[in-house]
Amino acid sequence: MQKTLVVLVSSVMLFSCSKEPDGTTGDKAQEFINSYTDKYLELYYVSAKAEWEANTKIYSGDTTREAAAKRANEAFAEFTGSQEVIEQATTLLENKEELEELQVKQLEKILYEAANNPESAGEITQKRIAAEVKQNSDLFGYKYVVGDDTLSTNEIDRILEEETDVIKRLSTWEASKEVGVVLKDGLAELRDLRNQTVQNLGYDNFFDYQVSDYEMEVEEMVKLNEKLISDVWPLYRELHTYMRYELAEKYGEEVPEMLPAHWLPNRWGQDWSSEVQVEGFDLDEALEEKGTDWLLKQSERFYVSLGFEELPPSFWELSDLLPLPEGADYSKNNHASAWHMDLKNDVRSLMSVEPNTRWYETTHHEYGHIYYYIAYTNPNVPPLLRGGANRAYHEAIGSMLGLAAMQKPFIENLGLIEPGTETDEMTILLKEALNYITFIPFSAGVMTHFENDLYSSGISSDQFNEVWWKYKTKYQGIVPPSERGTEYCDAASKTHINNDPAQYYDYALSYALLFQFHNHISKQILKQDPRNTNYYGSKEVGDFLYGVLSPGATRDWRELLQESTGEEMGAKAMLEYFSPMMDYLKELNEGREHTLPETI
Ligand code: X8Z
Ligand code: ZN
Repeated sequence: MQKTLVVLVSSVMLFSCSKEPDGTTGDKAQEFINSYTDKYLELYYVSAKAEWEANTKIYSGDTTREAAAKRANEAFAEFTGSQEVIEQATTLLENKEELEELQVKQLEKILYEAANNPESAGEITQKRIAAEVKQNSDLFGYKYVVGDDTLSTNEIDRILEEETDVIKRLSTWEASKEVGVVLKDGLAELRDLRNQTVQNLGYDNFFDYQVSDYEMEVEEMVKLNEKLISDVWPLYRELHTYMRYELAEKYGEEVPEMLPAHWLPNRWGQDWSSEVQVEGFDLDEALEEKGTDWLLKQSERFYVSLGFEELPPSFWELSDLLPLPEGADYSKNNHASAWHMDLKNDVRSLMSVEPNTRWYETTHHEYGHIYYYIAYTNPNVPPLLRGGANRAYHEAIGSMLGLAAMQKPFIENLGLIEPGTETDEMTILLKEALNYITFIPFSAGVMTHFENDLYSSGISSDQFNEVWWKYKTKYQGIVPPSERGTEYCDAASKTHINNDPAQYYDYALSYALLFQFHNHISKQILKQDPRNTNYYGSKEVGDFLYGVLSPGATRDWRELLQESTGEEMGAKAMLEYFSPMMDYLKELNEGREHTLPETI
């Protein structure tokens, strides 16, 4: 009896509610989401186009493009952070149980966006936008001078990879850090403004805000990163010893306790792989012969071979893929990126591609972002959820294809090395370890701790360099060539510190993830040895990837990982991949003294 009554009452309520002009909570929510989305897409595109201009053409002394980017970002911020938007989304979320899961996710996304620009912090947001735009053009408009020469970052990177004269290396490395002096005060200001904006909606600080995108607490994220470091540490320690001795011999110097930063083939010591050459497997030489156009098209061919569409003609028309032309009177953002301009079909990449291994890997990485954009631009994914399952997934896909595109069977199949060429498997694996293992202490250790300290502990700008080198020494065993004074801000020479703030752990996690996906693909789909695969032409691999990419952010990232690989996120697959390395390195390092502690 009672039961019937309850049903009756609720059906009456349902009926009477549905007669109201505004509809049910679900309908109201949908109406709000739809109108928000329309405006969001419009402003997003305007802002992306203005940012594109401000990043592809930086004229010194002409701030027109900066001003336009600032205006567009302000309009976007004003809308996404408006009090009305915040109130409506908050009210609708109070009745979560009456909403569909995707509606909840979209409303949460709306609030997440708002927290970065709340109306209540209007003036601060405006200042932050202005400071961000300025920092970006100061960084990418910067002229790197060594002696009488102005060098591009491509040229600096080449010198650090190839030069054996330590004096020249030193002047080049030092020149690459001068930009930090220019950016130091701007970084301190940005840190404060970024913190103040998100604190208005209840986040502890900007680092906390960025981490919350994973639905994690800062402590949990730091722990996860620490675990990655401790998992790879025994291998890293061997690689560190190996490099100290090998580089000392190469430069004719004494073996140092810690690695001097200017000895390493990368501005931040994050990738040491170019230090090892594999006989019979010279990718740089083969790529130079093929040229840039081939490289750009070949990376696309790989994705197409898996069943993905060709990149749209607009990609080729509107992207900016090549280094600045000789004598250009402007500069451009020299760090590779991929852009989903309108959250629909306008996808572009900004690169400065040269025909070498570094850019070959990077091109695969950027196309991974582009194919992710294309895959989740489908009717099942509302525009507001067109993002990665989490940010690390976004970084993992293209890096995984970069790894696959450098394995011997793949390269042989492409004709980049003579079929049947004998190569030493251990040397190949060592070269890969100097890339992937070496990266973890930098990304999960130095970058993550520095940025956490930057945003959460209020270090002063005069402490930036001290803190940076404290972590460089602790996690990477890398020291500056000489004492660096408080005027420097070497951290700010890293793009991400300025304009992808508080999210570098994305890359650390992405390396763990990419080996998990790669392990699954190799063993379960291709039935090939993970260290010797050839994905080329496998539609099954393409279908698997499409299954991971196409839901975008509509799925919980942990569930998606469980479903696709049967695992939780972690370094197990990466460690398995490099497992033969430990004995090999121990042999190479016999009689050599370690200087890093056994555990971290
Ligand atoms: O920044 C990138 C990409 C663009 S999302 C080129 N990467 C990190 C870096 O260069 O520091 C890729 C791996 C690490
Ligand atoms: Zn990326």
